[in-house]
Formats: sequence, structure tokens, C-alpha cells
Amino acid sequence: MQTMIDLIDKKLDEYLPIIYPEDIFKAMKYTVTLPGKRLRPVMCLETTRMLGGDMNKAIPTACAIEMLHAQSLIHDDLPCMDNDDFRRGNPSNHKVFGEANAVLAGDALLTFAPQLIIEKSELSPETVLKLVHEFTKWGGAYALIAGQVVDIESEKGKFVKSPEETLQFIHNNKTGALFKLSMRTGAIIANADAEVMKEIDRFAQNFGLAFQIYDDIMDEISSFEELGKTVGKDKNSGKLTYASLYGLEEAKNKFSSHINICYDIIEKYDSEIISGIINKLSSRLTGV
Ligand code: GRG
Repeated sequence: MQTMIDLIDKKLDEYLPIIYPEDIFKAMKYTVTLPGKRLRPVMCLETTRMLGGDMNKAIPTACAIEMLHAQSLIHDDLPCMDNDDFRRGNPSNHKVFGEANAVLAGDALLTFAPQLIIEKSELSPETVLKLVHEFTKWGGAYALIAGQVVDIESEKGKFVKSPEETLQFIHNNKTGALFKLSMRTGAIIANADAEVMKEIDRFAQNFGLAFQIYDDIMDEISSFEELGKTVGKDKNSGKLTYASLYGLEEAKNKFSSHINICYDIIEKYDSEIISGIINKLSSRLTGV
């Protein structure tokens, strides 16, 4: 996995040279290249590899997805959203570059990412079109943005659905969508058939929920050093999370049931990397 992360980091650096006007490129590059786990690009590359495709052809898409993820983190940290001063163990983008540049850096990453897929993917036009379609679908108002909007509404006490349904909607869209995007694009590059795509979707759906439940639990039990961002914020602000709605024990049970579905699916494929990622999450929650 470290080899894959090193490759992603090298390409992210290469795809984002600092040119005139430097302020915007510096702000874009700042959050993208801060130390993150690179889970989404790794899952994209690994899905292509485990399904028999050429991993190198997935590099532009994997990097574009990390840029979209970084964009969502930059905007999420803004004072008008989550108002967080730290991200990835460092000051948030707007703390370093100011709010206007942080908004623009997010916008620029969001638009540069599909440009990268189109310009750098050595794939057929038909495949590139499918990739850009996935990117816009999961990154937009039908998924990622919808999740953020409902999250903000729920913080203000606005509930159109039950708290349980609302929470699942937020998590599926705010977090699950980018894992779906990562694995689905990886599968498209490997030319996966409809049956495999169905399994990939089911894996990503359950992984996304498990990952966000993990994130909710970690916000309560972890430290700034481990997470690289402010901890205990969800609890202190009375935010709707798996931990606040179900309690820590039940949240852990729900995490386990989603992660067990992931184990069952990934067992059929030869992926030490993805098995390793789910092992790591599970072991961190064992005994806490
Ligand atoms: C697409 C225009 C547009 C806006 C996006 C701001 C926003 C709308 C969505 C926020 C989405 C968000 C911040 C979700 C949280 C997901 C999450 C658990 C992030 C942390 O992921 P990790 O732990 O982080 O993988 P690293 O830093 O390791 O990459």
C-alpha cells in the first residue's frame, strides 16, 4: 500500500505545478498534498488492479478523486460550514490562504479534476466519458453536496425524514459517495461486467457507512494527534452522529455488521490492500 501511496503523492505533486497566479495554485496544492491517508485513490487503483485492469491507466482518475476529496475538506472547514481551524494535522486552507482563496482553491480543484481525467487518461473516449459522468454524478447535488446540505439542515434541527433515515442519507452521500466513485471508476477502467459492478457498489456502500461510523466514534474517543483535526466537536455541538443517535456500543455493532459484509465481498477478490484497510479500521475499534 505504501508503494501505491508514494506513486499517488508523486503524481499529485506533478499534476499541480505552481504557476502564475501562484496564490491559487499554492492554495490548491496545500490541502491536496498535506498528509492524508489517500484511501480513495488507493481504492480506485486497487479496484482496477484486483479486477485485472492496468492500474497505471487509473492514476489520473485516482488523483482527480483525491482532489475532489481535498476540495470537500477545504469547503467543509470554512467558517460558513464546519468552521474548523485544523485539517490533516495542519491549519485549514482558509487559515493559511484566507477565505476567498480557500473558496476559489476548492472551486479550482473541482474543475481541474475532470480536466485531468480528460487530458491525462490514456483510455478510449467512451471510457473517459463514463469516468467523467461518475465524477460529476457522485461529486454533485445528487450525492456529495446533497449529503452536506442535509447535514447542515440537521444541525439546525430541520428534519424532513426520521433521524435514522436522515443520518443514513448524510453518511451515504457525504462519505459513501466518494468511496463509490473511487471503486466504480476503478472497475470501469478494468472493464468490469454488470455483476461485478453490483458487488463493488455493495462493498463501497457498506464500506462508506462503516467508515463514517468509525469517524463518528473516533470523534469521541480519539485525540488531535491521531486524527489531525479538532476532536469532540460533534459531541460538543450536539451533532447527529451514529454515536449520538445509537450510543457508542450500538454504533460499534453497526460498524461491525457493515464491515462484515465488506469482508464477505472482498474475500472473493485477491486484495491484500483492501483487506488490510478494513482490518486496520476494525482493529482500531476492538477493545475501546
Ligand atoms: C462538491 C462543491 C462541492 C462541495 C462539497 C463541503 C462538502 C460539499 C462536503 C463535505 C464532505 C465531507 C467533508 C465529508 C467528510 C468525509 C470524511 C469522513 C472525511 C475524512 O476522510 P479521511 O479520514 O481523511 O479519509 P484524510 O485526510 O485521511 O484523507
